[in-house]
Amino acid sequence: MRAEIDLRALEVIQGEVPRQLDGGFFRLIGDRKWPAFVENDIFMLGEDGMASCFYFKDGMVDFKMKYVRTPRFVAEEKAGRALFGEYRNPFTDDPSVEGLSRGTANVTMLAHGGKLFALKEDSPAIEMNPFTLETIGEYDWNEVVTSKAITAHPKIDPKTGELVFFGYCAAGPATTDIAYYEADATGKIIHETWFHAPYTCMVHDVMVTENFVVFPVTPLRHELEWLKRHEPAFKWDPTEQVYLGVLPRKGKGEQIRWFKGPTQCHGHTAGAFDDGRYIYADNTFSKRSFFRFFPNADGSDFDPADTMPYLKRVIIDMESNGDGFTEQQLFDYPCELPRIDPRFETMPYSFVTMNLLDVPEQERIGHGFQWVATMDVNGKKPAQIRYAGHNCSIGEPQFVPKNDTAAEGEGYVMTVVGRHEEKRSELLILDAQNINGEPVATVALPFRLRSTGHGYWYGSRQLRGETNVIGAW
Ligand code: V55
Ligand code: FE
Repeated sequence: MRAEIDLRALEVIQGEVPRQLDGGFFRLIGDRKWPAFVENDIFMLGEDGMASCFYFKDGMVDFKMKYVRTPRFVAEEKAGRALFGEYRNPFTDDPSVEGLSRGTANVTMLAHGGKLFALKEDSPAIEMNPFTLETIGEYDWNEVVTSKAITAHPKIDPKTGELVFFGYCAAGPATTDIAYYEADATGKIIHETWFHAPYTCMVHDVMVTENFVVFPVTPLRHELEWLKRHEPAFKWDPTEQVYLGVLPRKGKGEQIRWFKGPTQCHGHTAGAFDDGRYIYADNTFSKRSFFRFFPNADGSDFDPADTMPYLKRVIIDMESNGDGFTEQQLFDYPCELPRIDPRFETMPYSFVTMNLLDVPEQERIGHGFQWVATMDVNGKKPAQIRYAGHNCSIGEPQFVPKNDTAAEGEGYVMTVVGRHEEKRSELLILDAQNINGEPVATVALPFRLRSTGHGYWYGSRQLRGETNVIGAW
């Protein structure tokens, strides 16, 4: 699309936008600025991050969209062409950019401590102006964070306002180093420790409870040798097992305990909590990587059905002397991008909203999903499923509480629908308790946004640094 946009007062074509919603729905969209010079460029994963936000105030919705000025973007702008090669492979780059951060800032936007960040798991955080989407620059938490990469899925502990985050390949491309950090509610780093993963792989998300952090090491492996040989940066290795690394919150790296289990690929974490003894962590897992463009390490073919993710609960007994874990499937249908009520991060919870899949990745319409669902992980309420519509795609749903005192799951589900035939998109604001009913409001864009992964709501008070707990405002 490559268009930077600034629109006031989007058309509300149905219903009414709740007036108390005061904040922004932030999405990062992969949108390559310069044509790739490599053949196997990967849709979305490698593309330049385009920050977008639906800003809500007094029942009106404004929209802004602006490229993140990463060091990479700035260098390519100056050259007037692409300088970076294949996904996660510095050996395929133009020599002029050697040593420069390769990050595209295209995964998630995070608000914490009054700052907004654009994140990509292979590079430092990029600080953004929360109200204009202008890029401020790379951020290292006042020179404390030296990890070369910061996860795109940090967690905010709603009880303390602390930010829990990590970086994998923390010492450089394809290293086994993982750096773990916690920042207090003001954004000051209060804890740091480093450890090694059993093997190098994509560690895309993390499970965080009140007392523990669980790092999923699953064999979407990443090896320096492959990079040097210009092979795919990531390959699925079914001969490796799964390791879940459990660290006490604010623990030391040497305290990590690795729990082993059968081979499968981690996708995203829904909720996680512990009772002092048992850790319960709900995640999507597929039999092999969700990403079909990452080949099997031994070159073998695979069944596309094995890429379909399912929501499963992992249970780890911290009092056992063993090194295994148990798991149970929570939902019958393949699903991804599970999101919970953010006020229940790290705590026992019930409400999940997510996308469902009916066909494997890359066969989907415009790379989007066709369904959004809500479910109760405790099985107390029936699941609900909403269909995007014929030739439509639907993005990651975000739950927004109705107000500060709303019960868990009482509020709205926001999601962007792409109407591919009409070439336009709509932001749906659904009643989280009745997602299949008439939307609370439908807000129209006069063009179609590209499909993307994640979208996060941050209230204005959160953007101003007055709180870290996501509320309606
Ligand atoms: C993901 C997305 C990425 C990436 C690695 O879901 C993993 C996952 C949009 O970029 O680089
Ligand atoms: Fe993700």
